Amino acid sequence: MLFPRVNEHREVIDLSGFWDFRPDPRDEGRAAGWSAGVPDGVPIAVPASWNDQLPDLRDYLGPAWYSTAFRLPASWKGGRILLRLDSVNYLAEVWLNGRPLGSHEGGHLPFGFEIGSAVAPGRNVLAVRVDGNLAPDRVPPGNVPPDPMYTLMGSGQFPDATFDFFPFCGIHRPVRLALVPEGGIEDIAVDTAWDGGPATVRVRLACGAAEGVRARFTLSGHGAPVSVEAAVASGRAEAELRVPKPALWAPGSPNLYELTAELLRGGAAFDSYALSVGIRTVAVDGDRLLLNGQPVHLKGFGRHEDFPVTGRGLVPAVAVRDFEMMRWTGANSFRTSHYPYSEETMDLADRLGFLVIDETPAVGLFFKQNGLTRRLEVCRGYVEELIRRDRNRPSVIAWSLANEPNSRNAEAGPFFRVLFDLAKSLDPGRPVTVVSHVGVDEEAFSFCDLVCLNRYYGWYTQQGNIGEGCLKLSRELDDLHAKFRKPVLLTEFGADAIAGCHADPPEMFSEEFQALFIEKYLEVAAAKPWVAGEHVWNLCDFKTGQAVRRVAGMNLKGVFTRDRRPKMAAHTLRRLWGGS
Ligand code: BDP
Repeated sequence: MLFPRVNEHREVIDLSGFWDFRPDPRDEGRAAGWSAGVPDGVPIAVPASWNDQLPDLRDYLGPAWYSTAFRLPASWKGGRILLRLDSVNYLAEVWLNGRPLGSHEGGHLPFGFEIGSAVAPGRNVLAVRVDGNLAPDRVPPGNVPPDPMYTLMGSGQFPDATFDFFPFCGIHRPVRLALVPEGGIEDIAVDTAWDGGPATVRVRLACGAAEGVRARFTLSGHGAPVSVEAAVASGRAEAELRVPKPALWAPGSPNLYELTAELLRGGAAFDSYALSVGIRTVAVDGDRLLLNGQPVHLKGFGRHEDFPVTGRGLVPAVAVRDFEMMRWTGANSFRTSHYPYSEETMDLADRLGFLVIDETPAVGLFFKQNGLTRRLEVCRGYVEELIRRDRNRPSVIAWSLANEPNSRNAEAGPFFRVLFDLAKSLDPGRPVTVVSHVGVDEEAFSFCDLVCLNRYYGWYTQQGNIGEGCLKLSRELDDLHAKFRKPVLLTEFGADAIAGCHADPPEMFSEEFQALFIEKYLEVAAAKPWVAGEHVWNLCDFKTGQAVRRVAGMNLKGVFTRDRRPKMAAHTLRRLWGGS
């Protein structure tokens, strides 16, 4: 379902605000009819996680119920009424006026329903049951039986996740109603091509109108508008626009065009939808990563959607601030570790010129049989939903199928081969990767386009000894290059630093140690021309479950604190990366 936008033919109502909320620890809501509206609910903000809004529920992962009431304007007639939920973590079941609309598994990706037949003329009640419990056959998994081979992070953290961030739950992004024309535009896919001369923009549109309709595509910006028309046949139309002198998209010059698709009946437009298009190429050539035909070097961060009180909920002001901080350090890139980020964040990346490795929610995967077939099915769904959502974005230069799968297992290679082939069939143009901590034995590196490595020598091993850590890193990078001959990206490295803790000479957990660690890792990488980029872990401190190595339930590897204040390492990066 397209992102809801308002224009001459489309209307949107945002249901963000205070909803009614009630936890359901005895799982009685279904039988008690809460699908028709939550009785005796407490107010809760949507979008946001529930865990930090209602401190009694900090470690409660569900199930829980949300409901809200709305009335539609009298003018909302004669079209299709859609409901879109941009992210509910983890399992969502949705009802309108007590009638089931459907369900969705997995946070961070949008889903929706056509609700025209369920909507009433007066008051309507929308109810959502959310279950964020961790289970071995969910992705990301949790509550995995304590076999050291099973879990990446080891057992014992609370809540018992296989990943190192707090498993926030709730309705994390906006919920919107949209009125769209009958027979209107349902999907748009844009591919751009450029080889030094004029560029082409190829558009494929899907709509609900079968025949007797024409599609018009207009590309505007950076010169005179270009427009073409095509007939719609069996609900599809295709066209190619030629741009004689394209203004290419790149960091530092994120030139965007506006592409407007219109559907015409008898010459008059009855629907339209506009999106931003950037003309750029991305390719892997041997061990080089090329953007617009030139080698490109990624400087940036792994991140999280994480902020006090709101948890993993969308806070537009924080998104702006995070880009501002990245720009200030001189970064040009980030990875959506460890799940797809909000579409609002991705819009900013397109607009501000950031190169994004776009990651599915598959973190902490393991390959023992309990639930493996199901985990693969869930991951297939994620790949499809993510590519459908983000494929038109110039900022997205690679798909990451997973972060740190526990892939020392014969099942791992075939598992990722399925996902890799799926990604390539949906989007042949973009590089595909798996972000690994396994190193040269990572099966997926043999077929992936980019070798992405997470490393913490000098921190979790060679503890406190940055020199030894860097030697190990250097040797391993060489081995990876010798074996795979592909671009290598250092997608994670860093050290925890308690803001305000200082030590000279540097010691673990001091700001000096973190700054030195990062500087030395960057030196190692800089000496190897086939290292195509470095992402520091992490942009900001972020909340985790409780574990002995997570001081105050936090991962402190941020170069900014959780409330977005710079540590010494942020200044170091700014000096090294030439931030402004
Ligand atoms: C890596 C994980 C990341 C963790 C990080 C760390 O990919 O999610 O937060 O280590 O331990 O293994 O800080």
